[in-house]
Formats: sequence, C-alpha cells, structure tokens
Amino acid sequence: MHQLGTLEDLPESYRNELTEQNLVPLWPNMRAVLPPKVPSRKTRTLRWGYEVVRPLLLQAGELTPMEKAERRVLVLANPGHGLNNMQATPSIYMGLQLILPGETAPNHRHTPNAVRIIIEGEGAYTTVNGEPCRMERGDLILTPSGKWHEHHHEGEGPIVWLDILDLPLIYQLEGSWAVEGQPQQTTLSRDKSFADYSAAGVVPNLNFQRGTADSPMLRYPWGKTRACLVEMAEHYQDGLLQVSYVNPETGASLFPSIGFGALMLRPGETVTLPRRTTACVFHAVEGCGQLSVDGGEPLAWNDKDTLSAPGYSDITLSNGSADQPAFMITADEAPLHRYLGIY
Ligand code: GTQ
Repeated sequence: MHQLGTLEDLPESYRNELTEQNLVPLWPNMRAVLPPKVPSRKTRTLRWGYEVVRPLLLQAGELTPMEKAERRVLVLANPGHGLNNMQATPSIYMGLQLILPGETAPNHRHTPNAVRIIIEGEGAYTTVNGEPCRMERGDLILTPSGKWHEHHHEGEGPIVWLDILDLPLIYQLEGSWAVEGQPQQTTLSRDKSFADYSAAGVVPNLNFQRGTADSPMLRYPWGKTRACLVEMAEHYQDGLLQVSYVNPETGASLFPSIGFGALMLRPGETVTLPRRTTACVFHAVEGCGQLSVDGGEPLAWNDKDTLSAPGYSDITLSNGSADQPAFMITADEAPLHRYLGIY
C-alpha cells in the first residue's frame, strides 16, 4: 500500500473552507478507517478482579441509597473505548450490580437487551413481565428488549450480579430509551421457563403455537449448564468443551446482538480458542487460571473475575488447577457479525 496524502499537504485556507462546509477529505483518513487486513481495535485485554471491585461496590451500597441510584451498578468500562463510553467491547456493556437485603430496584423497561449472571448471594429474584426468576450463583437470566423488569432481594447479605447489555450498540443506533412502571403484579411463585424448558431436547408440545416472538426461556440455571459440560468431558477426552446458550425453540442466539456461551477447562488444560472476528468477554464462574492474547503477558484470573479480549486475536485460556475443572461464561458479538456477513 502506498503512502496517501496528509492533511498538512493541503493549503490551510482550503482546509478551513472544507471545515466550514462540513466536509472532510477522505484520503488523509482512509488508512485509519480501512487499515490493511486487520481492523484497529480499541478493546483492550483486561481483567476486573472481583476482590478489587467487590469492596468498592459495597461502598457504593453505603454511599448511595437505592432511591438515588435506581440501579446500583459499577460499570466495567474498557479504557480503550474511553471510560465514560461504558463499553467493554464495541457492542457490549458490563456492570456489577448490588442489591442489599430488603431493597428493590424499581420496575422499568428499555430497548437494550440485558442478561444477568449471578455472582454472589441468595434470596433475590428478578421479575420479568410477571415471571419471578430466582437468582442463584452462575444462573443466566434474560431481560430481553422491551420487557418489564424489577429486582427484589429478600435474602440476607448482599446480592451481586454481572449485567451484560447491548447498550453501546443500541445507544449508537440512537435507539436507547427507557420507561418506568408501577411494580408488577404476579401470582406466580417462580418463572414458567423453569417448568417448560427444564430439559434439553424436550419442549412443550410441538403443535403448540407461540403467539409472539418472545424469548420462551428466561432463566438458564447454572447447575444444568455445568452438568452438561461435565458430561461432555466424560465423553470427549480432548477438544474444546464449549456450549452455546440458545432459544430452546429455534436454536438461535439469545439476542440478535450478543451471543452467550459457557466453557469448561479440564484440570491442568490449556486451550487456544478458534480465532474469530468478534471481541469476547469472559466471566469466571468457578476455578482459576490465565488468559493471554496473541502470546502476550498472561492475566491471572480467579472465580468471579471478568475479562475482555479483542477480536482478530488468538485467545489462550489455561486452568490454574491440576485437579479441578474451571468454568467460564462468555459473551461476544458473533450474532451481529454473522448477520452483517463479517464473521
Ligand atoms: O438492571 O435494569 O447495569 O437498566 C444497566 C441498565 C442494569 C437493570 C444495568 C439497567 C439495568
């Protein structure tokens, strides 16, 4: 590729005239937006250690009452994207949310899609369009675009979970908005998906016609995901142990924007993930280990830690234990890349 002309090559009066007319010459910027072969990536390889974030989050619990927060969240912002832009990756927002015993995060709904992954605490539930979804460690709970949701905590001690939203994408599309609502009335003791979709491969009667395109399953219990990976490990002595979270009726990703998965690292195992275009985030549910990108300095992680890594890179994960498996939940932008034809 040959060198293109720069801004400085142009007379100042000409440059000023362009600016005045809201015009920009492409050629000085061409290589920046269309770099050779590999995109420029702002997503940095990063770890948010739970041992560091947890005390700061508990401090927020003392400093800011729920009425002043609505959602008491510390956002895991990737500095590569600019901290205030609240992006972990180009399309993914992540935050750690705290609710103290007896508190409620009030009912609202919004255009961005959200998932919660429960990190710590018992006795909380999120009510999603009238369905109370119990929150247990490692569970993945959906609040899809447009659905009412409010969080309650009736247990003891704090509850903390990881929020993952497609907020940066929807915000960039100038489509992000919310409305507040009255508390939801419900007679259900727990979510319906717990009953309807509690077994893989078994779904409600196939003649049943769903009236809407709603996500049929709102809660993906960690125990089932974990058990599946452990069973797979019995069957496969080598190869990547990885599953995808899908809509049980269609097999599609949970959201059109973000794809979710879970993986298991066998004791002592090191794996390099298949190279992909999409950035990815990792949440360690169990175990400890290391993550390194393109052979760079490894980041050590423990359970409850959250990490980010850019796309177009070789991501290597290793299990730090020689006798225990490690488990991570992942989120990436693969559904969007596929839709756009850039995957
Ligand atoms: O719990 O509804 O981290 O609306 C950001 C925006 C959580 C929530 C976030 C939200 C929520």
